[in-house]
Amino acid sequence: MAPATLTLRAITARPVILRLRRPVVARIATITDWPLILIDLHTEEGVVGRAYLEPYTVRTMRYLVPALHDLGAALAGQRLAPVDLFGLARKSLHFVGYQGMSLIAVSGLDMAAWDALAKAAGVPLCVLLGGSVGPVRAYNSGGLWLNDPEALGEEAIALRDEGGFAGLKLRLGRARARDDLAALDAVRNAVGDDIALMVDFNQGLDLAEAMDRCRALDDRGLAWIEEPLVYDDLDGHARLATDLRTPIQIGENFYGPRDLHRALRLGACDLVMPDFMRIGGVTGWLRAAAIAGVGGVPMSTHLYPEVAAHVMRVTETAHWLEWQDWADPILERPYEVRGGLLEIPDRPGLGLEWNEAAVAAHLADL
Ligand code: SMN
Ligand code: MG
Repeated sequence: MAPATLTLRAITARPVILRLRRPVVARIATITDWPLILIDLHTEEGVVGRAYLEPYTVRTMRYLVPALHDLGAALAGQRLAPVDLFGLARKSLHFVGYQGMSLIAVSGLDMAAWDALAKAAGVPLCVLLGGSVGPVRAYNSGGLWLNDPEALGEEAIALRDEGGFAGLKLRLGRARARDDLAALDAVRNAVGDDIALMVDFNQGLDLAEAMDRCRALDDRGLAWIEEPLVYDDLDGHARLATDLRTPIQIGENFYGPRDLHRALRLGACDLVMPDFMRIGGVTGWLRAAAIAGVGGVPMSTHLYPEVAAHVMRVTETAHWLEWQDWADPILERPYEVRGGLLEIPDRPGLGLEWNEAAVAAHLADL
């Protein structure tokens, strides 16, 4: 029999660094070493909740790992009710600010807490949330960085074939606009018209440049244009959303559901794609999904495909799941994509178990 209630005992957070098969080359950064913080939330009853954070930069793990240990110590003895823990953790950091690292740490705690609860109930998280196990439409986002346009056609085919994907994302923002167009042509010619193409400027343009460069893309049948401007320029994004026919997509930098609400109120985007470490984990996602649902705004995910799969099954306006296999090397049983659909494993919780040998090999010395 599963225990009726769980009590939080402690959190352990371990930093690992994985070498990316296709390094991130984006307008704002190049990343070859991908940092992951593996979170184990221990309960008095023996159930362990697991989740990870992907904080982009190795050095931030120096602050986030102790923050997670600290949250575990502060909440030890509390009943494992993820919404209650979310509130308590947020409150405990209120005076240092609600956003940034503070919310990232709480988001990690939250995802692990939901995993533990679903594990104790013996059901996949999507079932605990009132949904069902089933397929989730995904696009492959693990490549097509700012590399030589000539090489991108072949890479696009490889990415498509990694899971029969019907959608791919390219990063744009090369120094010369015509090189971006050449990259897009190379990919389109390689994969044909039936594949949805998303493009992401990674916040690299100013408004005048964005107007020009997005207009030049506006007749390309793109699924969306993502973050052309710095993420907090909601007015600028609103100008673009009004001007362009192609949907404007933002959201990976929303810190909490209220940021999503504000963006929609200002008309800053047509589509939203929150990231789990910024929106507030599963709890923050559910609150944000309710707002997007009320507004009828299609909602996609950012990173964390394993968590994303579960919440998309209960997201009213679920659109596209962003797939990367970046955590796969340290997972005991990685998720799989077939026919462009991510398959949720029929395992309790999120179904994340660490491959301890791989973890030991990649543990970071901060
Ligand atoms: C992104 C993700 C991970 C690293 C760099 C950039 C990106 C996305 O903005 O949307 O996937
Ligand atoms: Mg992006």
